[in-house]
Amino acid sequence: MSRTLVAAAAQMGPIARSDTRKAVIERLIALLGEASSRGAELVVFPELTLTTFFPRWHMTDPAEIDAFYETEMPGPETQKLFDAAKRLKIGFYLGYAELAVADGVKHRYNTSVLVDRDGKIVGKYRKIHLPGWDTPQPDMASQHLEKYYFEPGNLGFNVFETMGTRIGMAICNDRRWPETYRVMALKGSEMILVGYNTPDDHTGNFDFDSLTQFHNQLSIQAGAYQNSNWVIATAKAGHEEGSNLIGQSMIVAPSGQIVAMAVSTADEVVVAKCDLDMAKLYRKTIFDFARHREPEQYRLIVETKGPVTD
Ligand code: CDT
Repeated sequence: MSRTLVAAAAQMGPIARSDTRKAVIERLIALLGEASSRGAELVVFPELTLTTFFPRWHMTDPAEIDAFYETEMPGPETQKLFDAAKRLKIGFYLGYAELAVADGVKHRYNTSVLVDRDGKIVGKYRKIHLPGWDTPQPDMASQHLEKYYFEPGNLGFNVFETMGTRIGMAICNDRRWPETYRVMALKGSEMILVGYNTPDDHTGNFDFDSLTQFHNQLSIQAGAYQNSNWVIATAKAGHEEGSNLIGQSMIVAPSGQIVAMAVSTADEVVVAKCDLDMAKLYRKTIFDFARHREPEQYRLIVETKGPVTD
C-alpha cells in the first residue's frame, strides 16, 4: 500500500508594516483551519510569515529592528498557532525572523521551524543563501538588505524523520541553488518545504525580472525532479508596501510536475495528496544516486567555494 501525506501550501497575501502579530496569527489560524477541513496533515507557510518583508527598508534604530524578530518559538503570540495546530492534528512549517543570543552575543537569522502533528518542534533551519546586500544600493529602485539583517544559517541542510516521511527545509533564495535539494536528497529526504518572498523587480534588470515567475517554476520543478522529492513551496504574495510579490505557491511531484498551484496573490490554500513512494520510484530508476552518481569526478567542484571566473 502506498504511503501518502496530504500537504498544503498556505499562501499569504500582503502583510502591511502596521499589521499586528495578533492579526497575522489570526490569518494563519484561519488558513490552518481551511487546510485541515480539506484533509491536510501538513501546512507550509511562507518565509518571514509573521511580519511584512522588512529587508526592503534600511533601518538603523535597534529597537525598531528588533521588533521584527522573535526571541522564542513558540512565544506568547505564536503559541496560539501551535495550540490550534495541535488541536487540528496538523503539522506545519513556519518562517520567521529569529533573534538568538549565544554567549551573550546577538545573532539574527532568517529561520523556519517544522512542527509535528502533536505541536512539537521537530526541526529548525536557518537560511543559508542570503540574497541582496549588506548596505543600501544607491542605484537600485528597490532595496533587498537580507545580508544586513541576517547572518548566513549555521545549521546546514538537515532532514527530519516525521509524519511518516523524511522532510527537509529551505527558505526562498535557497530554492534557486541545486546544492540545497541535493544535500537533503543525499540525506534521504522525500519532501522539501520552502517559503518565499519574491518581488517581481528583484534584480533591477528587466530582462531577468520579466522572467521571475518562469524562474520560480523552473527552480522548484528542476529541484524536485533532479532530486526525486516532493516540493511544497509557499509564497507571501501581492502588493506589499510598494513591492509586488509573486504568488505561484505550488506543490510539485518528484516527476517535476506541478500538481497544484495558487491562482491568486492573496491568502489561498492549495492542497495535494502526495504519494511518498513516488520519491522512491525515481530514486530507484533515473536518479539512483548510489548507482549513477560519480562523486569522485565531482570532487573539484565540491571543494571549490569561490566562483570560477574564466
Ligand atoms: N527572500 C528572497 O530570498 N528573495 C529572493 C529575491 C531577492 S534577490 C535580491 C529570491 O530568490 O526569491
